[in-house]
Amino acid sequence: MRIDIVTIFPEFFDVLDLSLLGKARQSGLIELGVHNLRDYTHDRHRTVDDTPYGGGAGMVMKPEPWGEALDAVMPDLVGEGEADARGPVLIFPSPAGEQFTQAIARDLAAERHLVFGCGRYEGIDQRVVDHYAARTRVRLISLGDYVLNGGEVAVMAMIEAVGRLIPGVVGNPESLVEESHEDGLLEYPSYTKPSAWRDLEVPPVLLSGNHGAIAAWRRQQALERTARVRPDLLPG
Ligand code: JDQ
Repeated sequence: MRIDIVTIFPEFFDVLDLSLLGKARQSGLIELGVHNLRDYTHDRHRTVDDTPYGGGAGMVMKPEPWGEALDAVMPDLVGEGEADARGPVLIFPSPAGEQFTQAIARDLAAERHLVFGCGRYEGIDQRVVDHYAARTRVRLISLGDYVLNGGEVAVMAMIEAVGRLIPGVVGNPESLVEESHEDGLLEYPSYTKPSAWRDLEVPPVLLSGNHGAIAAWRRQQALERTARVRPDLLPG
């Protein structure tokens, strides 16, 4: 998979070299390009923002640098009205987007090319979204109902969630199916050695060697935890 990120804070993504994805990049499973939006300006101050039409607080990101940057990272764009399932997926993190889920992460992990546009200030001129939506698949995605200062943190979270679903990026594929959200329930609690720590014992069933009883206990724990913390995840 190829991933491109356009941002005014390219250094923000330096940590991707360290994480899980660092290895995936070295092995060629993920190709990552981080691009400075200001490199696509032409004035001496490398201006990326301007005041909003119609008035109001804050600044809006100008469309021209975005157009030059996105054209450069998506040379494979099709003509107007021809967006199909082969070209890049252009993702703008936005508090006004659809909420990011494990299902969206799974969809994105099957793509060949993801492009992330990180807005700042009050966001990006809407015509950028409209222009590219006529030429490729564009998604506005929210991490959740809280307000960040820009798209960078949201992109970092999405790349981590997507990257670990790419075959070969996570060591043990079983750990992917067992986890939270793949079966629609929260994770059961986990324990390791020592079997007694401070005044707390590991639940005896986990030391019993009875794999049926262990599976049943874990399922029960997952159901109880989900009912308590996230009843919205349970059917009816
Ligand atoms: C941008 C902003 C609009 C504050 C600018 C670009 N889940 C989620 N929360 N916040 C974002 C995503 C997000 C994403 C991109 C962003 C916030 N801002 C700041 C924009 C209203 C208020």
